[in-house]
Amino acid sequence: MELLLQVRFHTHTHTHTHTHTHTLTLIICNSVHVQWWKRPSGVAAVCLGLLCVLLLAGIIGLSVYYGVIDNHNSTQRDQLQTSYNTLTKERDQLQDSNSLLTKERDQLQTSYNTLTKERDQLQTSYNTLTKEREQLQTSYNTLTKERDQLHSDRLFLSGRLTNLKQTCPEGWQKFESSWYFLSTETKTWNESRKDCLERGADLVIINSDKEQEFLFNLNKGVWIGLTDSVTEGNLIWVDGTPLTTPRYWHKPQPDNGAGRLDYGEEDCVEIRTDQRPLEAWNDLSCDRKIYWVCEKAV
Ligand SMILES: [Ca+2]
Ligand SMILES: [Ca+2]
Ligand SMILES: [Ca+2]
Repeated sequence: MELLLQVRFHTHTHTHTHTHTHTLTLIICNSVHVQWWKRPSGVAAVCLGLLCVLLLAGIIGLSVYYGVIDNHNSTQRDQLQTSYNTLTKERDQLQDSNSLLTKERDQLQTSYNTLTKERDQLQTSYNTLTKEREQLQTSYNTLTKERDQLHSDRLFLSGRLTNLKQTCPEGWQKFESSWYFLSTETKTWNESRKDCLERGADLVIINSDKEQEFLFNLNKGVWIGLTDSVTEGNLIWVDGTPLTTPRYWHKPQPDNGAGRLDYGEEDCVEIRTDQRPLEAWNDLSCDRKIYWVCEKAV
């Protein structure tokens, strides 16, 4: 008797199907027509059958084991595949980002270089302008000095020209280097001096014989700028200088009134016309009203 035994195992996973076919062919020879367990060959057959069953069980166990392992491996592979895909996508994204950043970096580098160049140009321009400003400042200072000098020169020359061109104002006459004003009315010495000051002059100061003769020849009794009203006997010109020489007193002047009450204290000086030209001064009461002469230097 021959027994053919075929065993097929099928293992399925959710993605793939693997088929494992294990064929076990057992050929058991036996004679049906005898009592098999009484023969040695029968015992052997039984043993063989048991071995086959054990073998079959082992095969089944291994198949189940490998199926589970395979299933597990497949799951891990799928997870790995998914992770791989994800990583690939991320890598691509990172590459894109890297490319973009590289471009931006290059653009920034270009911008930086451009700005650096412009900054250098501006620095150069600034230096140039600073130099020009300093030169202009120097020129300005020089021109200012020259302008001031020219202004002074102009004032000086203008004054000189005025002196050269100017004729004597009305009522004034020129003698030597001065102008003289002879009053047409009479005043006290102080009022006379005030009048001269208002004319930009002062009572006359006599410096020479010529000037004394010139005044004498005006032929009027006039006040001159000499007085001892501050300290008796200490005669002082109106510019503050004390009387030294020349002096043109008519003897015995100055007598300060010679003690006569009708003359009073005599502290101001006049030129009399009834004397000699170089001996014509007399001290007189300052309150007397006579003519006067103002003098202004040209
Ligand atoms: Ca004089
Ligand atoms: Ca006197
Ligand atoms: Ca006198």
